[in-house]
Amino acid sequence: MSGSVAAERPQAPAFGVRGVVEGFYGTPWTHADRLEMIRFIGARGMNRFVYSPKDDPFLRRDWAQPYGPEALADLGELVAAGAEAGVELTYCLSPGLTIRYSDDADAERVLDKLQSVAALGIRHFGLLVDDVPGRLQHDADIARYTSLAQGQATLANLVFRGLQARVPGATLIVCPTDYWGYGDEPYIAELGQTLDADIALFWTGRAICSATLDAADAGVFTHATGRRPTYWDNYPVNDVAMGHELHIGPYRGRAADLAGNAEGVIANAMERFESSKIAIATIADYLASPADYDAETSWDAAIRDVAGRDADAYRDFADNSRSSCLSQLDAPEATFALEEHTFGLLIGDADRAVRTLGPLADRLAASARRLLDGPVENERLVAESLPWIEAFAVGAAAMQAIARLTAEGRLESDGASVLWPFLDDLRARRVRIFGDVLDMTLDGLCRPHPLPHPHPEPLTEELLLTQKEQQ
Ligand code: LTM
Repeated sequence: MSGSVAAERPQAPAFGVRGVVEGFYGTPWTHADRLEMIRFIGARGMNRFVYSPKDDPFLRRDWAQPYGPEALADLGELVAAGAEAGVELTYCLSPGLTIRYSDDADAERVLDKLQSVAALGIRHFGLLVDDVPGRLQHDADIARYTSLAQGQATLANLVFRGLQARVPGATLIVCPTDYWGYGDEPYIAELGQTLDADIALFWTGRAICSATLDAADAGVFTHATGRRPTYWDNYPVNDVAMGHELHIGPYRGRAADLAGNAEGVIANAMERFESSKIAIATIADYLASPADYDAETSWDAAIRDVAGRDADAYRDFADNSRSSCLSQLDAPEATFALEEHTFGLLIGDADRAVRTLGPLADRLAASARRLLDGPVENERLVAESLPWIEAFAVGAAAMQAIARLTAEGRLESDGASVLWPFLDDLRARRVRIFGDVLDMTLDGLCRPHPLPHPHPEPLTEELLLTQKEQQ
């Protein structure tokens, strides 16, 4: 990716903090991946890479364990790559599984670990206590504090003061244990009121994966905690229970006026590195200029950038793999075609039923073949998406079969026997593709008495409308 992308961006980006967090559960990215991601986001006007892979033992399970020289050298390389790309590193430690909030020696261990990486030039630090027990665990903590928020704020304030003494210009951000909600719940309000005013707070919005983020919600958080939220936005991440969805759709649902009401947005990426780039490129566009952001335009450009000469085929696939907390319509083109097919059947017009579906199914099947047979330009992108692309191929073949049976007038007689194996196969794959629409359509067509419903007269469009009005 050339530097020209950054040059075309507006001069005054709307969000102060614009970045990506490697914050997912799963196999952490490689060092080479991190270097590449820093360059990728820097070229798109982002300015922060947050280092906190959940399954890196040095950050979480064995948080006090010091780094060896190789790991420090790698981190130093990330800092240097960031300096070239205009991206600063935030180094986050997640000691909350075992730390004693009341123990000064534990605070000192946190500080030692942070200082070891500060020596590489890192100035931004995070103390993450997400996904840790929601109540105080150690007897000493229970004896000292009246609440979890009090214990955590005490530790964070101590670490912040220590950092300021040891690392000039250091900043600290805390990820709370309850990091989502309305923004004024007792825990987050107490934490905000007890934390030093210069410590920032991560927040994921109304939900762990929020469908929307807006200025009104940000205002509630700011009022309750005394600081604007820094959004840890759980998109495109697809870890744990979201593993059946591949989050390659565009960024959506973030209000244009959020910029003035939040410190910034840090997007949590997927373990699937290449695939993450598609959503991240759209997020970079939004963060650089929220008022001008157009999700579909940005998405088309992102797919072209990442998929290269296979962009058309990949887009056909991705258009049917939009399912996520952000998406209102998971597979728009297929949905419209299948809806029209059902409508055509109901009014007894087989031509109408297949006129959109047939050509679309053929096109999607050809795109699936192209991606599966290769050679493709971005092999890693396709390899990462393979379970979904294979399911996409089955779904496209199912749509072709629906169209063929309809055109041949065999849907009622042979539909169930021909289509059931497709539905069975798709369900067994346990990946989400084509949203709900293909499953629902196949399910309907596979029933013992498939469409059209028995009716004394062939249904006409007019009759259907009359029936609808009477309901
Ligand atoms: O969201 C936060 C703050 N923490 C974790 C993330 O590490 C994880 O990737 C996401 C999505 O599963 N959920 C979390 O709870």
